[in-house]
Amino acid sequence: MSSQITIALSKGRILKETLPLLKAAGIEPAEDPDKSRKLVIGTTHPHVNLLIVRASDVPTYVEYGAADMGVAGKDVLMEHGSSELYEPLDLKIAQCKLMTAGKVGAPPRSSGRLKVATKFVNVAKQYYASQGIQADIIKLYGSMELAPLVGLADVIIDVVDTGNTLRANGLEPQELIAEISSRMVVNRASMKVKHKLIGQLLDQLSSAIEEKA
Ligand code: PRT
Ligand code: MG
Repeated sequence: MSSQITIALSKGRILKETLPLLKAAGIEPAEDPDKSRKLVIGTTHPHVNLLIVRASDVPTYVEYGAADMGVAGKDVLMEHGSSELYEPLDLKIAQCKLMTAGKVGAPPRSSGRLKVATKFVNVAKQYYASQGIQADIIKLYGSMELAPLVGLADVIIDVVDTGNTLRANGLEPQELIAEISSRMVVNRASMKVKHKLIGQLLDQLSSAIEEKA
């Protein structure tokens, strides 16, 4: 079915900010993805369907070709770490920073291994290795801000937008690891086989992004 393409999206902030861009490319969901229980949603575009998946699962769907394209945060892509994905377009949405954070006023660590709590385990390993810092990485699935408060970790690695969540928990941002925005990723085989439709879509999306800027 080289005439059909599927785009994997996640609910929440990425969906909210991606829909206006898709609309500019002539793609509107047949029903509201935030309200619908359906995970496959048709669109006003005769050749495009949407898949609604977990944010962290988007790269997996696209890598295996279960979706031709997908929208994922750079943080998620860094953690997934696949070179199998094309990343042709920065959508410049859902912008934030991937940072380390620790207790306000906590002294810099002078000895021993640094304890780091995060859901970005691979990113954390690479980051501290590149800094030559010995770190024990502790995997958490959420509420990372709690870890330094209860002594589970010295620092956390998480995405920060306003910093309000950190502040509300007595934490402060420390080191910037990466500037984050959402990217359109494309399956390699799809890019070849469906390059006309996908190329057209990428062109329309990049015009919509430029108009917004
Ligand atoms: O569903 P699942 O848990 O797998 O995924 P998810 O929770 O990562 O999804 P979602 O929808 O929360 O985030 C999707 C993407 O949005 C992320 O991968 C980032 O690329 C991007 N993004 C942008 C953010 C934020 N801004 C953000 N602020 N993702 C998360 N947050 C969190 C932040 O960690 C903090 O806990 O929102 C909280 C509030 O942030 P402050 O700094 O404004 O207080
Ligand atoms: Mg979430």
